[in-house]
Amino acid sequence: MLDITRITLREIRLPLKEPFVISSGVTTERRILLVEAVSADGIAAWGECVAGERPNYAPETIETARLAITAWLAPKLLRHPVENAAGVYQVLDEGVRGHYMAKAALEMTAWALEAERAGIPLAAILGGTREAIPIGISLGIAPSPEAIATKAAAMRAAGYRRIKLKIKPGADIDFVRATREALGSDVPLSVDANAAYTLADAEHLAELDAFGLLMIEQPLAPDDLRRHAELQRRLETALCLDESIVGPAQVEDMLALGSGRIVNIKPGRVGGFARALAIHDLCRAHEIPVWCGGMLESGIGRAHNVALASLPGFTLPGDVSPSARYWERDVVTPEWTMDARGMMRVPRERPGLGVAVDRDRIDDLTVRLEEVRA
Ligand code: OSB
Ligand code: MG
Repeated sequence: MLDITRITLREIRLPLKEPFVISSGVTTERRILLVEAVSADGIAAWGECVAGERPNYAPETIETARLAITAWLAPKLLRHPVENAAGVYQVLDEGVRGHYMAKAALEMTAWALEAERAGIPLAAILGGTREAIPIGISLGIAPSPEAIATKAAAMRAAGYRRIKLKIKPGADIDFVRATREALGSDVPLSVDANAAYTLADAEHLAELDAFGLLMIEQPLAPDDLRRHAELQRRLETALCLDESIVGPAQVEDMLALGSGRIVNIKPGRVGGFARALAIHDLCRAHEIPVWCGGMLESGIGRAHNVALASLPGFTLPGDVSPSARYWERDVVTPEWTMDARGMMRVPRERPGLGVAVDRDRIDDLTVRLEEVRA
């Protein structure tokens, strides 16, 4: 029985080492909502909400998530003891539409709590099998093709197994060409448009077919599954869906329509681990490769992503870069690191997240704290 008696929300502010630019906006500092849940037997576990400060990636923001959690979701979870973490999503979903990121924050914390209480690593409880996971990097839009090509080459030299460029109209073909020339033809390279194009850009996007990309991620709007299918028919390069996928149902639609050939799973976007696992299993059954995306998480959300990415269907490198790519100092110890071959070890020597949460550092960074009790 998973009997949660207290849920604490903390907002921390973590300045990024360098601004992160995507087609719909710039992030210089992450406002991160952390969740701490305590069970009746006094065990604590941590989770993180991936919602951003503005609704430029998804409709949710840190403020809508805080409202959803404090007003509806946390009280509901505290009222309904569940058998195990696998049952949490169903409780949260009853009577609350959407708010997947808010639901995921609680649901993933519940899995961490279950792992802590069982004394086993989060990766193990999720069914993870890998000892180490391959790491990619997502590079924000740079001022020029030369600038991004130089950066990409440096990141490849640092060991990253896959380079992803953010693109938008006006910063696409030339940026990809320069990067491909700098990297050579063998390096796995992909692009992510964060929904910046429309079907009217199909011919333009087809120019990307010349660069041997691993995938084009989310070129069109999140709800445009039919249009993604139309675009996929006009491209050689595989489309990958990110924003479009908020649960297993959209993967079924993608398969039925032919909207893409690869899926980016962010557990924090799809309502948590239970749905992430369902998506993983569905994709595996249909031989659709999946990889774990990122949302510029702190070391806590990163721990959750690392655990998920250790599952067997995660065959492509994830956007699960080491702590030092984002922060001067992370909120966990040890920090997340990558070796020279672009691999990150999945920690198994301690239960739960596999890293220690630095409470003192979190206290220092906290700008807002709220508690919901049974
Ligand atoms: O689309 O994958 C995305 C960051 C914020 C919002 C959306 C996305 C991203 C990234 C960053 O690509 C990946 C990372 O966490 O390193
Ligand atoms: Mg993306």
